[in-house]
Amino acid sequence: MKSRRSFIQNSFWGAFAATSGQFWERTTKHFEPAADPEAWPVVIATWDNRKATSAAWEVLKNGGRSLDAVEAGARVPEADPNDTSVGYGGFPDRDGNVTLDACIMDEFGNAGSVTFMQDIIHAVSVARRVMEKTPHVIISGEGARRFAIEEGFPVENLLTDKAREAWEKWKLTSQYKPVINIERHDTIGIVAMDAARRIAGACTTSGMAFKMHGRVGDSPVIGAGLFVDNEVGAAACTGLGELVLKTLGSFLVVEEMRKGKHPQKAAEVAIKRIIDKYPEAIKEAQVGFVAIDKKGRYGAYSIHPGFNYAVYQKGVNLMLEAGSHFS
Ligand code: SD4
Repeated sequence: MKSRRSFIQNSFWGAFAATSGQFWERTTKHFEPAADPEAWPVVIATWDNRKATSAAWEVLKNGGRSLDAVEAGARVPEADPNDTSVGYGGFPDRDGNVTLDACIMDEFGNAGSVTFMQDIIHAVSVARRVMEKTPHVIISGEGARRFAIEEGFPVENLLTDKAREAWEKWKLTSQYKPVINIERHDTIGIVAMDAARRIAGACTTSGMAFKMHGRVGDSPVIGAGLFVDNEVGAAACTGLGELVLKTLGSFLVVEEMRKGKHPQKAAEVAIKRIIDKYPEAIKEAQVGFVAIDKKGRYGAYSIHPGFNYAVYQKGVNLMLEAGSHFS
C-alpha cells in the first residue's frame, strides 16, 4: 500500500490539500472525486463497513427511510462473528460477559438506546424499539434484556470460541488497560440522508475489550457516540469512549456544522477539542468521527492515522482513509 503522503501527492485531493492545508487532506485507495459532495442519498459508516453501507444503500436506493437504512446497516456487523467489536463475536468484559451498547436517532429528533445489554444480538433494533415503543431514551442492563425478550428478540450466547480464546489469553496477564490503541476497530457508527433528505443515525458496539463489568462507553449515549439534527446533519464516532463522553464529540460536530462548517472541518474541530483537553490520554488513544450535512456532503477525521470509513453515494460504495491530526 502506498504511504499516506505519497498517495496524497498523487491524488486529486493532493492538489487541493497543497493549497487548502489539512482541511481537505484525505487519502484513499479508491478515491473518486465524482463521488464527493452534495449528493443524496448518502450513507457513511466508521471503519471499512462497506457491507453495512451496502445494506443501507439497498434501503436508500429505493427511496426508503434513512432510519431503516442505518438500522439495516448496523445489523450487519452485529451478526458477524468475525467482528470482535460489535454484537455476536464481540470481545467480552473482564469477567467473560459480552455486553452491548447501541443507540439510534431519527429525523424527528427521537432517540433510543440500550446499554450494558447481554444475550441479544441486534442491540440497534432493541434501541429502536426503546425509541418507538417506550417513553424513555435509555434502558440498561437486565432491564434492556428483559424488554428485548418481551419484544420477541431471541436470547443467544454472544460469546464465540474466538472471543473466548482471546479472553482466556488476556486473563494470563489480566492487564487492565482501558485504552483503545491506534489500530483499527469495528464499532459501527452509521449516519445517512435519504432521497427525501431525512437524516438518521445509529451506533452499536460491544465496547472496549475486557472492560470492567458494567462499563458503558460513548456509543449508546446521544450526543457522544451519535448525534442527529435533521436541520443540520449527523455525526457518529468510534474509539476510546471515555474521551468522547467527556467532550460530547458527536454533538460538537453537529453544532460546528450548524455554524456553517463543512462536515470535514466540523470533525476536525471535535478531534482538536479532544487533543487540547486530554493531551496525555490521546497519545495512546484513537478517536475517529464521520459526519454528513444537509447538503449531502461528508467528512471524517481521527486523532491518529489508520482510521478508515465507508461511504455510499451516487451508487458508489467506497472505503476511504480518513485524515488525521497526527501523521
Ligand atoms: C467504546 N467507542 O465502547 C467504543 C469502542 C469502539 O471500536 O469504538 N471500538 O468506547
